[in-house]
Amino acid sequence: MEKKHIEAVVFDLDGVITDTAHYHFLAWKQLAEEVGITIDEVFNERLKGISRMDSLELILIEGNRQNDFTLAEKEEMATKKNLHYCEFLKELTPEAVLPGILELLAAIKAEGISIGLASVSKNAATVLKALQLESAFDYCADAAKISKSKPDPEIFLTACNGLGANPAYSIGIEDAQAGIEAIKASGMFAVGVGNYLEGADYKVEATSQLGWEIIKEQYFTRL
Ligand code: B16
Ligand code: MG
Repeated sequence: MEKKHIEAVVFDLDGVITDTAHYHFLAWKQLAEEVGITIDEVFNERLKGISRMDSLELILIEGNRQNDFTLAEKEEMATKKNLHYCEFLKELTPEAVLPGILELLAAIKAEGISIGLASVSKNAATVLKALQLESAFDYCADAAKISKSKPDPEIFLTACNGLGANPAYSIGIEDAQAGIEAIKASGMFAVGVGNYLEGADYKVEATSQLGWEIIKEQYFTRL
């Protein structure tokens, strides 16, 4: 099937629009240390795009402590991590929008193409507000209403549905392996940002390389 047009571009938030992925890491690192577990940036790649409770499970497994806590204790730990994270979010200003993103959003908007957000973060609205980007998106999928986190396609399909766009004619942009898998499972064209990604249709190392012309060129040359 030849792709003749683009109906929507759906963005991940953490790690694509802004580097809150690093704040998530710092908050988890702090929480993990409180229970004697050490995590590093390489391990953190596995937490990107993964829900809060699923991230905690992976950390506990990493520290071989998966059977040491009750559900109530785990919920308390997840809440604590979120408090650490929200403290970091207070530092967030519009200057934290990653390089190239404002230009990319403007270029897509100029062509009248719908723009969506597919973040599984329950803090997404707070982050967009701090970045002064609330009006940049035509539709934001609500993480609170999503039952399966990435790599399940649910959040990308929800975003396309909210935009009235056909996933087969839409593009997703992600920095996480789980996110790339979610985009592909939804039938969209996957643009990956970062070094550790597999399976993206087109990949760049950093957001500054996310030019709209090259993304379109890649999209239209892939059948
Ligand atoms: P919260 P994304 C994801 O956001 C993050 O990548 C992931 O690390 C985080 O655990 C998840 O949101 C949940 O976030 O604890 O704020 O609800 O990449 O889908 O924009
Ligand atoms: Mg991300």
